[in-house]
Amino acid sequence: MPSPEIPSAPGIVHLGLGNFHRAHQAVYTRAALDAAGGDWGIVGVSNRSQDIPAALQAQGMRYTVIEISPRGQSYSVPAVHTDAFTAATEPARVVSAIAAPRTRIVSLTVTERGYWYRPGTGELDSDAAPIRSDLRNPAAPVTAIGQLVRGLQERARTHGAPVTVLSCDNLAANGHHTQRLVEEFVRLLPGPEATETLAWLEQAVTFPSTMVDRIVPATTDHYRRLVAEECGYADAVPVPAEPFSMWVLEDRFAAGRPAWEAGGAVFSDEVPKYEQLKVRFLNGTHSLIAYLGALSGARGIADAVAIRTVESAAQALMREYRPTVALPSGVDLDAYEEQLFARWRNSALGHMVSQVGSDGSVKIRQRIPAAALALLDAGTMPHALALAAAGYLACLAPLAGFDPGPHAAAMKDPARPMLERAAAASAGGPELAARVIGEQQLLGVDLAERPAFVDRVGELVDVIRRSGVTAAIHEIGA
Ligand code: CS2
Repeated sequence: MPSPEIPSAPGIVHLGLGNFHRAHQAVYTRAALDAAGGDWGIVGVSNRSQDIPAALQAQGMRYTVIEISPRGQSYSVPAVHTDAFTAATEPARVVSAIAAPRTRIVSLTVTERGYWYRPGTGELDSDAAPIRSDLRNPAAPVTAIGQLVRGLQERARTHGAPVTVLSCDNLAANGHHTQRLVEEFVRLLPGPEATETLAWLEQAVTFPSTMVDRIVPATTDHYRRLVAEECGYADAVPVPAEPFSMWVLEDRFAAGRPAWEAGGAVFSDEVPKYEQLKVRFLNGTHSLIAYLGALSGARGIADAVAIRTVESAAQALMREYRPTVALPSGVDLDAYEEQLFARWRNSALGHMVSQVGSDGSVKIRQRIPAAALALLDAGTMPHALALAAAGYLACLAPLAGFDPGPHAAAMKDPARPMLERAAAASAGGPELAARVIGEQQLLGVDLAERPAFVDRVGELVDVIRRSGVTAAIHEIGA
């Protein structure tokens, strides 16, 4: 595989060696190394999968990023990883990698699910079995938060050099959120250990927030064949990605950073505004498109937005979001929306509604409640947000006699068992919404106490069930 030189030494440990990291941070890191050098190789840690580390090892730590646009493909090989392994099989190695003196950044793309927060309150789910296990077994942590805390404690014990923890997941205020979860975990440790660790974190670790953006579908054999045919070599783990890529970061690094601006990253003190804009307009609307698309029989995101009614529901949702965001300076919202639709229409990408619709229980928590509450407080019923939640329930918690179709069935979600129980116990939409959004607080504690919203979601579930998704889109006036 043709490629630049692998960096001679690592400076970053990355948790979550999936496609997103390999088409995003890795690409910016290559640009930074080309422009400014530095010991910023990445040790890639996959949480459970052994396939990607094994393939990278077999390929000399190289893989291909395939940039896909309707006009054709282009190929590049970042070659920035110095090592890769699996946390589940080598838990102690994660701890020592985070603690290693040469590690100056620990970054994360572990998905919303990987933070083990309670959807209701956003707090660490200290009842979850993996978190309980990490509190008991310091040597073999299995969650990202456990790995971070144990690695940072080891660091504090052995040399204490400062380090940056960099969340690159789609969570509102992701740096702040990660810091809070780390601190909550530490507070559950025995008294003196907790006090000592918190004091060290305070003076040696920073948690900048970041807004990350690139649509990166799952790898399929189609992409493996494409690399073989067009590049003439075998790659078991290529990553397809759209041409668009954006990264906005707070410049609060405790021990230096690569020159990521060389790859187009923006260092800004407006990250919360960028995150809010992206998590709502892109991710929130993406979820709506995925659920309404699946219910309309669409397999891909591009197929879904090609359905006129789904497109107008997406536009209605964006209209609803508009008054809830503070724009970063220089951002033109009309142009931003237009660009989003163009990105979603990139049919060559093959981005599936089942991928975007998966893990909705932890994703929509980031995408719906804050905006819905702002609108309710202003005296407006957010019908399109209610429809997004109703689409989610119709796909994941289908009531007796309703078949949401194969693309909804393919959506994975850790809350599926709870949702299926709730559906089996409910006679209709309002009862289902009261159980899931009310009692289970799937959209947070605050929205759980807004019966008018919960009822609206329930009514829309019934419209979808009785008259179909198009009728529900018309019902909200989209
Ligand atoms: C998507 C995101 O799967 C999803 O939930 O909304 O992965 C989205 O493609 C990325 O955040 C784009 O930056």
